Amino acid sequence: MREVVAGAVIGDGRLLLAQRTYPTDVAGLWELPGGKVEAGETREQALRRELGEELGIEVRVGRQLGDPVPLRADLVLVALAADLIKGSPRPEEHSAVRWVETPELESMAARGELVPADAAWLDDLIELLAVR
Ligand code: DCP
Repeated sequence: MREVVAGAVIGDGRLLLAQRTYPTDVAGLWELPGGKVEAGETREQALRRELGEELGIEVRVGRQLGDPVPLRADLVLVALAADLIKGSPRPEEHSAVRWVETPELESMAARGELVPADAAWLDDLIELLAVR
């Protein structure tokens, strides 16, 4: 079983979303950025590496957010809360990034603009934004 870690990155009280470019079924939809955990890495190390590579940011990784979401028989997606500590996200592998507050997040979810797996965490994300 492989894991994908996704970061619920908070900066200035807002949540970072990144727009996927592939595969075609989710291209154009918005996600919590992250990627696959490599052999020998912790989830935290993997998330810090992926956010550095994909967006050029440094984060402090916190608790697990919500429940893991199965992606395929051999792949599970785990969300971790994180705080931006350095940098401003530059999309290297995404088509765009945006910072959202709760009302915008809710509208995007209602319009089906979040990747389906991440939409499962909507309530957890709203709760996370409420305490920041
Ligand atoms: N995924 C998701 N929601 C996220 C992050 C990822 O549903 N917030 C899914 C999309 C992909 C899988 O997880 O099916 C792997 O994500 P990435 O492509 O971002 O991960 P990598 O860059 O590590 O993988 P690859 O090298 O295969 O592109």
